[in-house]
Amino acid sequence: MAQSESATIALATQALDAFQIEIPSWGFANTGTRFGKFVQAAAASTIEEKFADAAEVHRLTGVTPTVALHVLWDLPNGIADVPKVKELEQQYGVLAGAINPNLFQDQEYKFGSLCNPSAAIREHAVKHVLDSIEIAKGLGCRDISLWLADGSNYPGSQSIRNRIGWLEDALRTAHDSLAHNQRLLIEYKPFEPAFYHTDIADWGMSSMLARAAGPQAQVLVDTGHHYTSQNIEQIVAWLLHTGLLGGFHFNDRRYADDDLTLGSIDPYQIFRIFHEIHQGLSEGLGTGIAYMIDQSHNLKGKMEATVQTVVTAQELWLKAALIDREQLAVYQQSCDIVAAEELYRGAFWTDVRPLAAAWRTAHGLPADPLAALRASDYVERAAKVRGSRSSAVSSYA
Ligand code: PSV
Ligand code: MN
Repeated sequence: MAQSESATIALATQALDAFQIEIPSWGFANTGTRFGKFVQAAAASTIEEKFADAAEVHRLTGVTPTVALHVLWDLPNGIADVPKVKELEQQYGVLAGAINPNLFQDQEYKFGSLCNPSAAIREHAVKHVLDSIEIAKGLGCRDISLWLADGSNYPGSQSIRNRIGWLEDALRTAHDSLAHNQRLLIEYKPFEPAFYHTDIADWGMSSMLARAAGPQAQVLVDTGHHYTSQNIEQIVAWLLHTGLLGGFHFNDRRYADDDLTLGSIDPYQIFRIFHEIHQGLSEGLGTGIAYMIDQSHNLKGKMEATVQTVVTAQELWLKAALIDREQLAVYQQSCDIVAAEELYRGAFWTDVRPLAAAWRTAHGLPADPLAALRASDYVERAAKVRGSRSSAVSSYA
């Protein structure tokens, strides 16, 4: 970081002003693993409680104006629930964000949804996607983010190529019903729940499907959906290069899709991803990227974990913004490996917390949102009101 102090402050202000991140409604609900669920008294079990929590996170951080919704969990009556969500938006001052169709919980999806060998089941799944697009239109939401659990567990038990064709047809149909300002984000995941083949297993498959669906379809990168040691920033660079980077689901992982807090295991990886994005943005690429969190806070308090995640995302975004990219380009061109690496990781090791705190203070926000949450009685009050209900209800599989 060779810039003068005032240049650094200006850069930090610009970087933080430009960064907002979406929180998932399901991050406030009781969740667990397939071995069990540990219930938290303050967890949200209704959409109203999720909006209340999201609004509190936005009040503390100032950078989470939208909340991603999962159709089956948050709008169980489909389009009929849109007016209620609009009221909640008014009441709490946060807006609905990406709309997530749910194509993995119905019993009929045992052998797949959009890739099911049964034409009737595929049709039903397509209808749910179309309904979700209508919900998004009703709420003025730009993005429909699609994740399928489709796949198979045993070699030879399904025709992989038939399923590709069915998927292309379904995605084209969905794309055709988008409004001109909407996007279909296609998420990939290598395995789980399918353990032999997954119909959309990686970014290449998502890219090809997006291309086949139409120009408003793009790829959604969930950082937890990669094999260990995969170079995610290279994937991000490719998606920026091809104009296919639609958005992110951020979380961290150690083994599989662990849904751990962003940056808790490998903060350098998120920094490296953010560097590719800053570089892309400086060249006019990636301007519409949706930054979203997709985490499951099984042991941490939901509110604390969400605020901690948002603050960490801001810090890593800021660190990557501080890389002197002009100087880096010089070192890259002359193949001065050590100088390039030192410049790059020097930004990573910069303590940006004072810069982030100053930015918050300048925006009338608490300098330390996590400390402010802890100093408030928000979680205790929620636990008192919700305690008896939250143990009984869950909105997460
Ligand atoms: C699947 O693992 C996933 O990442 C998808 O985005 C789902 O919508 C989300 O998690 C919640 O289960
Ligand atoms: Mn995800």
